[in-house]
Amino acid sequence: MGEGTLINLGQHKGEEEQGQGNRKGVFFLLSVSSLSSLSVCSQRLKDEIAEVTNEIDNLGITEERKSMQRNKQMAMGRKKFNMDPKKGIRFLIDSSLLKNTSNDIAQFLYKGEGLNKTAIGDYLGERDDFNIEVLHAFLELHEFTDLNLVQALRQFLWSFRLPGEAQKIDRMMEAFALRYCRCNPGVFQSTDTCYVLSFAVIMLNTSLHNPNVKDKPSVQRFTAMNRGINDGGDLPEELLRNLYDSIKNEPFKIPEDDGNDLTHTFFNPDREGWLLKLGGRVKTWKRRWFILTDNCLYYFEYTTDKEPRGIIPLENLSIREVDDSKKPNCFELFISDHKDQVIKACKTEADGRVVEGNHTFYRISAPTAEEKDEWINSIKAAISKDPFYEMLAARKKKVSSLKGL
Ligand code: 4IP
Repeated sequence: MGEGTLINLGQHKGEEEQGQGNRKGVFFLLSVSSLSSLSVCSQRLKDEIAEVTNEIDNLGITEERKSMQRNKQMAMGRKKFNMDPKKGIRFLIDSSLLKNTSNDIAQFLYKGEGLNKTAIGDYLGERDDFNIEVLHAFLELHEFTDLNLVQALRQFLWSFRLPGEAQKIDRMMEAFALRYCRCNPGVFQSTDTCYVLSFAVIMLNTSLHNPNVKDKPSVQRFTAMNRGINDGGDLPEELLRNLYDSIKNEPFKIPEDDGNDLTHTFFNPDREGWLLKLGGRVKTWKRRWFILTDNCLYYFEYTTDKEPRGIIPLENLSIREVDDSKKPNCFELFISDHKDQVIKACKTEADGRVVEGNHTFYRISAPTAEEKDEWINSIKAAISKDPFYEMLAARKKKVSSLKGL
């Protein structure tokens, strides 16, 4: 202690009280080594504080990085979903961004952030048991209580894009009817009534608002058409009138697709191939790549083109074989009974503008007689195929057979 340093730490009260010493002041003599160990201690403390602070800072950065990474993966998952819904969902589950439960997936689809509504419709319409479970969970998220059928349909049809395939539409409308009836008990006798009327309303929307449909149904016709659909009984006329007026005043808003909509449409065409097409006003033959899908005929200059040169909706058109003095294997699309009426179609002008077509008929020449027959058959099938009518007929049959029981 020779080299000791005196440090007056003041009177140590406790010691006096406990009778452990009667000194006036207690001095602690700390050796240099004690002092240096104190300073080592304080340095260690400082280091530790610095380390912890550093760790906290790093934690912030890591968290930030992690959340950036998650956002990136989420965006990637959404993109994948838009291209292939099932793969997208798988990716999100594998990346722990989505739980593999119907409720979680339904929430994700219902929010729909950054999702293509066609892809949502495709996923929800799938036949797998799990997809059907998701579809029902998706409908549970829709609140239809106290909404009339048109209001509920507006909400439902806005949340995804109804797929073109009849079976998918059937499953989705069935799930809709089930949920609507659960939210509004007593409005309809059965889910089938709700299902049939939903279709009647969707078709009414097309009839009233599609410019191609010339014969617009009146409210009387609409109510007459829906006579007896409530398990054999009639629905209140006021209810039908309200639905009619609502649709007449405001058509359904159907979601447009963001982005690669057309590319998606062309994934699964009914038929595609090279054909020659005669011009509208100027009668020149052009070799075009034709794609038949979704009840439309699209034609392109090159097979790899993303945008078609022209689109011919087949609704209300007829098809027939014709002889042409210049080209073999010809057939024509035309409007029966209105031979001078211009067909509703669109085409691209040489300067890139999209305008209405000028054809009163589309004359087309196939490379061989077989191909001509195949095209005619496929187009005929596309024209007559109307999923709404097919399903409605099936459901009406079911309702009337139930009635007979
Ligand atoms: C054009 O002739 C092409 O045949 C167009 O076909 C056709 O448009 C035009 O019809 C016709 O005038 P030229 O190229 O010799 O000028 P495509 O668009 O396939 O190139 P359609 O409507 O058939 O696409 P009109 O109606 O614009 O004259």
